[in-house]
Amino acid sequence: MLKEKMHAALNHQIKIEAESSQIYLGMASWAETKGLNGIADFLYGHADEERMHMLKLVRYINERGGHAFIPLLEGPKNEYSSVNEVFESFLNHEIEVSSQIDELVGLALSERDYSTHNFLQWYVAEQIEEESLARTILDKLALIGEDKGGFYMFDRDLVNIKSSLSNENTGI
Ligand code: OFO
Repeated sequence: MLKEKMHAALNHQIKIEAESSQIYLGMASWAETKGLNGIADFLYGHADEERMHMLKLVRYINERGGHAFIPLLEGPKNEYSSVNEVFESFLNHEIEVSSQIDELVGLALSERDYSTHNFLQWYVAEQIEEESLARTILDKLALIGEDKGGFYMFDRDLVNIKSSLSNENTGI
């Protein structure tokens, strides 16, 4: 059975993951309207992953005798000035999510909730991967600079970046 504090904190994390999904969906749609189809596909895929992160929490809370509340969300940002802005926001958002996950891990330890602590390790590993993915993409964009041919290839190849860096194992 989840203790009250842990229950509330995990429910709050549901909202964060759902917001992440919306944010990446907004980015994906923006990229698609700019003809950046590779970037759009990558971001649509990432929005789906965030929904899966949310769902994993929903299932866990309910399994532990709690009640996962499905949150009301504010609309995400829909306009971006550049692809760089998109991926800088992506990285900053993931850094924030990592610190939220760290807070949850700290709470699980202070509440002596070792099951939740164990459950959260998946998110800890995922955050390392996502931050590193965002940094890799920003490094590539910095290398490409104003090179249009390079950018064309970046857009085309982006979908493969994720699969080569990640070994997704959702466990749902
Ligand atoms: Fe982007 O990460 Fe969820 O947790």
